[in-house]
Amino acid sequence: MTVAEQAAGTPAVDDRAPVHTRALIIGSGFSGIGMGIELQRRGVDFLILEKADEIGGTWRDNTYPGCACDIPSHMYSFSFEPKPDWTHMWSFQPEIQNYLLGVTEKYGLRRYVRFGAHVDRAQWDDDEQRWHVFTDDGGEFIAQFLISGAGGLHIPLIPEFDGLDDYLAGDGAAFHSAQWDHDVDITGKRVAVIGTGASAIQIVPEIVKDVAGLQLYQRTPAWVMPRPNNPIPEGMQRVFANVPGTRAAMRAGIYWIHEAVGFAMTKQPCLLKLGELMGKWNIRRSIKDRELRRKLTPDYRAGCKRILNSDTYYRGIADPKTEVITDRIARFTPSGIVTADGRERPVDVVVFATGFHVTDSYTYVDIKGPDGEDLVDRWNAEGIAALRGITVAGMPNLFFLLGPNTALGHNSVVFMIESQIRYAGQAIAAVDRAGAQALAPTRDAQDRYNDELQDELSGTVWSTGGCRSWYLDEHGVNRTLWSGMTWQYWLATRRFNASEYTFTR
Ligand code: N01
Repeated sequence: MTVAEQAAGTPAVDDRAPVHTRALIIGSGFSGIGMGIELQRRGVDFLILEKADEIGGTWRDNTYPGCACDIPSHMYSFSFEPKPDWTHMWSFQPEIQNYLLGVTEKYGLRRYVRFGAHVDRAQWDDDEQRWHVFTDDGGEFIAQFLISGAGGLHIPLIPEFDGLDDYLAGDGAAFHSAQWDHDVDITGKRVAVIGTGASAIQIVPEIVKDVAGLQLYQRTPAWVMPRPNNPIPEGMQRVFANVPGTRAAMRAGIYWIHEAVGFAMTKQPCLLKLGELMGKWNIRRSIKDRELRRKLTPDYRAGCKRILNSDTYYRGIADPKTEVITDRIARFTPSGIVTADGRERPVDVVVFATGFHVTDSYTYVDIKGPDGEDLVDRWNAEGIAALRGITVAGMPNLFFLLGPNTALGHNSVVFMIESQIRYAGQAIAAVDRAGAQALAPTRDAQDRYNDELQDELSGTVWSTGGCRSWYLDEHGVNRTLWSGMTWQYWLATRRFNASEYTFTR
């Protein structure tokens, strides 16, 4: 039975024999879909394990009002699957999810996806030179190669507030931004939004018109740059579709503008002062109240936390229905939120726009390598690290997409994903070419790579900018972002270098 045939029907748990395939991909977001296309192109048998019932990853999960991409769509899409008719420069979630669905159909990938397959552990068998991968419903999959496309922004983080259980037991509603409860009608309700990151700034202007009152709990203000996101005229879309070179030129223009910002973030953080001037102007033009302007003005270097873009956020804040609350949240009560100044505000709906488990998201799958070595234990002890963010010393045939230090603060992660799927594809081909069963990077190559990377990161705005962000782990080490320009990562992953690896025959 081929993998596609096995994937087509999901037999009852007890009847299931282990499913064999050459490569297993976890997750069907941009990474998993891209990897599937790469393996299909290379003729490698594969299966995608998806915990949900549809493809799309973060663009399936995040359906909050106003959800859009903050990187222009002509860049935030596969280079090999251009879409000339993006309706907006920064597209909204439904259009991005539709794009991914379209790519999935075009490549016939759906038949390789096993839905409702929540991977919870993987164990390398040294005798067989195979990964045994287990799902939480008892399914077992056996594969030579294991590729995690789970990414780092899929496990919602809800902080542990005192009294939250009391509130949840009461009549009020509460949900995370990535799990928006569309059954809750916010019209005419008192709504609290906690957090002022990338998700919150899109939610606030979208919901303020409907609610009775909006309490915005801000711990740290963000730098927010102006961003006119008007529809792309149909005539322009037709030009992109029909005039050779125009779409590619658009993509290239977007790419290099973002790389220029990346240069400032990684090499010359002082240049980011220019962005701060624009950010301050953005506040001044929308907010009349001097005290509110002070509250909204960050005291750290722009770029230290993700720079946000919006033409509507400050307008949403200027709405008389919005109250920006900067006092720390002390506790929840059954019907409201009490701040450190002792004031209680009644609330009907709480939206946690509080981000994701990032540097600890790898604990999501329990991975055990040769001799049962626990990757989670190793990473807990040493910090998460991989060679080029993709392969891990001592963990044969294991690949991470958007793994350690390969997220971005300035450009499209789809560009990074494409570099990684090409590299992983080359690595798999190298195993076959060598007549081997497995490869893993040497500890030496991985350590050298990470020493250099951390050295470069120490001068970037993420380390020097005077803020605390989710880019850093609990020891203040940046385990999340790539240290340079994205073309440098492209160069570093363009050719798989077998001398950095050991092969097992
Ligand atoms: O989460 P965040 P997000 N009490 O972590 C606050 C991507 N994304 O979901 O800054 C009070 O940025 C926290 O405060 P502070 C993008 O990569 C992309 O908005 O830590 N507040 C912060 O304000 C982004 O970076 C798009 O002091 C608390 C907020 O919650 C990533 O997702 C769109 C708190 C969390 O902000 C995450 O964005 C949307 C507490 N105990 C998101 N704990 C695109 O367009 C946390 N906060 C591609």
